[in-house]
Amino acid sequence: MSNILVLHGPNLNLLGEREPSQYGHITLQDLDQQLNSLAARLDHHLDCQQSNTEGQLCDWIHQAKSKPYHLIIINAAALTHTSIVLRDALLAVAIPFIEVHLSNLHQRESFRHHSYLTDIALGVVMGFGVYSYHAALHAAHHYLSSPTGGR
Ligand code: CA2
Repeated sequence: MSNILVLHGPNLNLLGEREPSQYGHITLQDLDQQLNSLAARLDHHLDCQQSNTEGQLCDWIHQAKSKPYHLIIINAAALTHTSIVLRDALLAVAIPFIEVHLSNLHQRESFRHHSYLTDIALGVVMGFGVYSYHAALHAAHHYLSSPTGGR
């Protein structure tokens, strides 16, 4: 059993309530429940957190070292494209992480094409709506089950 932390960035608390054509109809609460059930089936402990502030996300990443969490799944939302803070925090704790996005960033505005996280992530899942998180959790399970992460 491993401990996995899911971090949702700014505005993702609005999931299912606004812009359903872009982000779908499922609420963040429902998504977290789905992920908790999947994690239990895969025999992992999962905690999910959402914040609209960069500093709070940074603090949770720092604190992840002491639980300890073995892996982080993060959708940094718009901070993906701006945050050297989150990049440095993830580098500092050196916990492997998977970057997730609901939408395919490369089908969207050019300012969304760059991520400060991609080159230091284990991998990236994007474009599958909430299933991006499910796929990331399966990938996390695969990585945690094998020392080389299947590579
Ligand atoms: O596709 C993704 O998952 C994003 O990380 C979502 C961010 C966006 O800034 C990134 O470029 C791509 C936006 C999160 C806002 O979430 C909302 C959800 C429902 C309604 C309104 C906003």
